[in-house]
Amino acid sequence: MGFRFLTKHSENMAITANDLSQLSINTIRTLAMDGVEAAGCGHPGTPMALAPVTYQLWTETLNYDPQSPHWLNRDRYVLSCGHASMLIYSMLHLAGVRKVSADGKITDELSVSLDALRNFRQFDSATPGHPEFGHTTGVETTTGPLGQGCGNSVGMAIAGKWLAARYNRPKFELFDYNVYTQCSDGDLMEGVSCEAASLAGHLKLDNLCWIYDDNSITIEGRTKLAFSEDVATRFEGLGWNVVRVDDPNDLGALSVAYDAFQNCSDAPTLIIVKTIIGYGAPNKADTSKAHGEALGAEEVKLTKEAYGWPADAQFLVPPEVTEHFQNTLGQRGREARETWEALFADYQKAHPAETKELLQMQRRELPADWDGDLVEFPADAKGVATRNSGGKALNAFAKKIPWLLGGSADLAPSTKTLLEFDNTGNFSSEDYAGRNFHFGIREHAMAAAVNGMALCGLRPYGATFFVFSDYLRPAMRLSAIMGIPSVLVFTHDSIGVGEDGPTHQPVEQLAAARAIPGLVVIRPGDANESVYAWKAALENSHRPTAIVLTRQNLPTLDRTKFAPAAGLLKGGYVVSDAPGGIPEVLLLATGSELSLAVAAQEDLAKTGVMARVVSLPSFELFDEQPQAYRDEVLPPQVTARVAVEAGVRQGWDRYLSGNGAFVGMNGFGMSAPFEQIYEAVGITSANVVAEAKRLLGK
Ligand SMILES: Cc1ncc(C[n+]2csc(CCOP(=O)(O)OP(=O)(O)O)c2C)c(N)n1
Ligand SMILES: [Mg+2]
Repeated sequence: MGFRFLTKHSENMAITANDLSQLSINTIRTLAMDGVEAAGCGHPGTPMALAPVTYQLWTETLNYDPQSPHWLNRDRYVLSCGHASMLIYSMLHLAGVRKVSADGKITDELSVSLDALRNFRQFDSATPGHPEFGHTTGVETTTGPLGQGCGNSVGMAIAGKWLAARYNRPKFELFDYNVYTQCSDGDLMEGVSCEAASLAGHLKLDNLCWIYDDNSITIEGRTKLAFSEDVATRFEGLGWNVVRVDDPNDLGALSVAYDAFQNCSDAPTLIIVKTIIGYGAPNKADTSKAHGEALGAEEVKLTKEAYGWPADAQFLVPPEVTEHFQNTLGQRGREARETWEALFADYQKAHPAETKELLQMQRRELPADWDGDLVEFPADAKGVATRNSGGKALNAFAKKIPWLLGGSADLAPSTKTLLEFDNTGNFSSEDYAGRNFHFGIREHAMAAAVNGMALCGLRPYGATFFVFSDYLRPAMRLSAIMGIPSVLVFTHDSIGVGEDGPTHQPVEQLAAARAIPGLVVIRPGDANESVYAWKAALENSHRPTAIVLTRQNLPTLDRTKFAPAAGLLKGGYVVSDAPGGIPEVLLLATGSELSLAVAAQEDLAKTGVMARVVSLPSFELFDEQPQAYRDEVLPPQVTARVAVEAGVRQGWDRYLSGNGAFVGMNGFGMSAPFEQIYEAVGITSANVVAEAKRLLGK
């Protein structure tokens, strides 16, 4: 019994390998059609066309054990064109990938069950509209915003090279995984993928393979409407190995292409596969119908007939197909993983210290004593810029955390993010063990790559000027959606930038960063707070952090007089209470404006006004504190409140009790020495004093 009707053979004839391939490919195709049809939305055409390309990759090439989806040396598969999500869901189902529970245990359940496929895009299913990391086991990164998966894959390939360089030993080739990314026209039109490809080519990441679905169509129609470049020539120029496959249904040609990738040892590979969207759909192929819409019942029937598929069957998975996946991908992956585990067991004996690091890293833990003796800065009225103190803190932590690593988008001398102790080195094609990264002037690719690195267990950071956070915002947003510990270091955080003027002076960026749910934004108020900012960031093992630092010097508060900087860990704390103990007015400040609030407090005291200074470096950390603590810091009965921050007001009102004042920015800055700009826009301690008195009617 079974699926005789699916083959052209007589009953007695065994199903041949070719038949099995075709059967599997058509299973992927029909699952995609049925999933989209059931949901009433989604993109069936791309999975239909890419079915053989993906089938060949998974069954013949991918080094992945469906029984152990988190195996450290697994090949990474990224579907950058996340709109084709039914493709990855069908693959995860057919491959029998196991679900891993939230606490990291491999369960007996499938990551994507047949029911989950039937519930494509439905509430709480394992098959959301676009693939989501952490939601569906086997989805290595969240994709959907075109280009991001490409950027992430570069970070994953970087991580592979770094892990190999640091942990492989003679006779112990622990890390040699490859990263495969399927991408579409849209992925390659986006700037971020080109930045990332440029970086990958420069770094000669020969463990990276992008498979481009060259179907000459996007949502509005033929690509010739907007895209006429020669992609192959572009990628050759970027230093890639470019391979072409003219017919996606030619499994032999695909196999040759994947071999060409594996045999290339000095460049990433782009495989350009010429395809026709909605392959096999007789009426709707090559039309926009196969794009963002279901095909419609009639067309689905006709297409199934064209595939030699029972026209009325839905979500049909012939048992031969799952068996076939087990016998190919499954068996190869299991053997490779078991061989690797035996190797790792020996490695453990030969290299216990390295093993410990690897295990800690993968559990997203930090080495014991990572926060032992923290850097301390003595009181200093002239002070130090938080970019400088932040850089010192970073270096101190990085000495203790070998997998804390990163770099800047060509601004390290300004962002102060260089690791300067022994044996840090520059990460380059000559030295993949380096910990200082030169991402080039590619903020977006930097943040996307940082996400990919974090997804492989590293603790990466990327740095640039705060105003250019806008250039990398989509990747920052995805780090928050995924709940991964990417750290972004943003310096030159306000009009304090001075002479570079309004183009370089962030105004709305604090509000914009705080608007991203799950992103912890920290703007420390002096040198010692910047140490705790890094500590908080490193403690955020399952969410991203943006550390926002000044270019200009800030006074280092005398912590024998003021409350300890460790208060930063609670997001907000009383730095200096009203002299008499009971405040009439609260002065709230972050970053460089903390010292203005402190000065205002002194001036107010001289006229008998009792003010409390609250440092509020992180709204997110503060909002997480118990109500009792927040009420202790911001007593509800004290409604006279003045907030001071060199940014826009948006976001502050929840701390101002409806009766507060805000001293900050109303427009863009200007080019001048920063002290003059502060005066000109009125962000001064005198204005804080004036506002406090106005609120108190004094
Ligand atoms: C950054 C971004 N912009 C726009 C979209 C909306 N969108 C989804 S698919 C798509 C284009 C589809 O064309 P292509 O990338 O060639 O994929 P294909 O339809 O050929 O699979 C667009 C514009 C998106 N997902 N991400
Ligand atoms: Mg396309």
